[in-house]
Amino acid sequence: MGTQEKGKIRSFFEKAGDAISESGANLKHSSVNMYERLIDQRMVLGLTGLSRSGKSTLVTSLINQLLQFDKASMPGFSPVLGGDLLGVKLHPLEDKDLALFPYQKSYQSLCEPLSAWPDSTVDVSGCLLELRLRRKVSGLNPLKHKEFSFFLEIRDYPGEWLLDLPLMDMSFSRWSTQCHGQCATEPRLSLIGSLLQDLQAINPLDTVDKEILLSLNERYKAFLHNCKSGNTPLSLIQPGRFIIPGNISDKDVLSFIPLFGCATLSDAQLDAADENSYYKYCDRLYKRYVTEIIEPFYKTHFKKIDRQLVLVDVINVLSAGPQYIDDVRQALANITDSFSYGHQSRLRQLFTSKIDQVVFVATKIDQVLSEDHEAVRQLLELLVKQAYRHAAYAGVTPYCEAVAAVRASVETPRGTQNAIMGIQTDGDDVGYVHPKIPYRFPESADEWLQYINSVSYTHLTLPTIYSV
Ligand SMILES: Nc1nc2c(ncn2[C@@H]2O[C@H](COP(=O)(O)OP(=O)(O)OP(=O)(O)O)[C@@H](O)[C@H]2O)c(=O)[nH]1
Ligand SMILES: [Mg+2]
Repeated sequence: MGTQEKGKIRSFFEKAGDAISESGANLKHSSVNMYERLIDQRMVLGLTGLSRSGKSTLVTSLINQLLQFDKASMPGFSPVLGGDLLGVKLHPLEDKDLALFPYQKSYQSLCEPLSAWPDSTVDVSGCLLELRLRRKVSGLNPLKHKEFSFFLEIRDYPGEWLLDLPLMDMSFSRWSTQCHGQCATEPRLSLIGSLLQDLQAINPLDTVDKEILLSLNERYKAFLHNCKSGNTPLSLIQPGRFIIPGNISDKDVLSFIPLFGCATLSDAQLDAADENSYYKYCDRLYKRYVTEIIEPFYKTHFKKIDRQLVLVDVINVLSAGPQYIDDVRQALANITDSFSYGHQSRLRQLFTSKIDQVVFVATKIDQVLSEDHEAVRQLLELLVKQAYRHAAYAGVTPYCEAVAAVRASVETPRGTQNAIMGIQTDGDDVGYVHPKIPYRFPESADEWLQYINSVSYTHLTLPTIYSV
């Protein structure tokens, strides 16, 4: 895990080590009535990433590396280097309704002879990693404890659900208008077909016909599924629960549609609409969707985050083309806007927390040659520029990294060049020489085409664990 280019890409563990030492240092400044929490420190790590960005694999790898910290290669992780990490245990989270992250299952399937990647996540799960640490304390310290536990709380969830967070700050009519804009342009235009005209034909002020609404709702869900499947899946898919509902008791809340006609009506006209109109009916469902589904999800899983990792599959974006890069850029900016950033004293953080560190991570870096890792990292910087500025403005200094959760490849010389080699899920060898990764995204459509055409490789699909 954590392929690095010397001096340029700091490893994930190096920073995690900083966090732990910092946390230990902060113990000294806290008050006695927080005794329990002072002895045992807890940090909530937010793993945020669009669908298929590599969240579940990274969690599996992180747990695996920590559980066998004595054998794993974790250069730069100071508690291991200094011999202060005494043991690691995996616990379920206290919330009994939350499933335990399927670590064993994911790890086993990665290690089997015909190994497989973790299944695409369909519901939320979590775990608590307990790191037993030795702390150096002065003899005069009244809270003297030679050992303490550092708890790392991690949750995993379907990437699609993340895209719902911006809806918390968006009215139904604005969301409908935004959807209309997206569907009327490529690449969605080619996917939506006649549904575009059928949605445009609905007058939001007309009395709702529930049969028509249901049929349009089914077609809209099918369209979202199409956006997700295909060779180049789109990232901005809303509402996320339309394709991965999770455990929702009342599925009625998923039966609205975007009303494209909202764009042509004023707020006053929409406010004056009949209670039985399409607009008022869908608006009510949309508001329920926000308050009953998105807000509880946000409050439970995101509000308490202390440190945020935002995972981005930059290599996939690069191979997808200009329309897709805008889609990802927009999706990432929407998501990061939903988080609050800001430094807080640890004491205040015992009651409430805000994200005080953000790391943007380009995942699956084992798919490119090590000499190109820095280029991928720089592409990530370009991709998350807007989100980066937002965090920096709030006083948080984000940084960008490039990592592989699982190293599924090796580099071998091939003629005068180096090639990436791996094994496919069917057991066949696969190898490729990829074009030089540019330090910026191609500007014109022609330049993209030239780049994409020069990429002649099969994606690696079989992980082989080298570093555990
Ligand atoms: N080569 C390589 N491929 C990876 C790595 N991590 C993930 N992948 C690939 O990316 C796919 C998605 O990874 P996941 O970890 O399931 O991604 P996710 O973000 O949890 O996806 P959702 O649960 O669908 O939101 C995997 O099936 C692998 O094909 C990695 O470290 N190296
Ligand atoms: Mg997943």
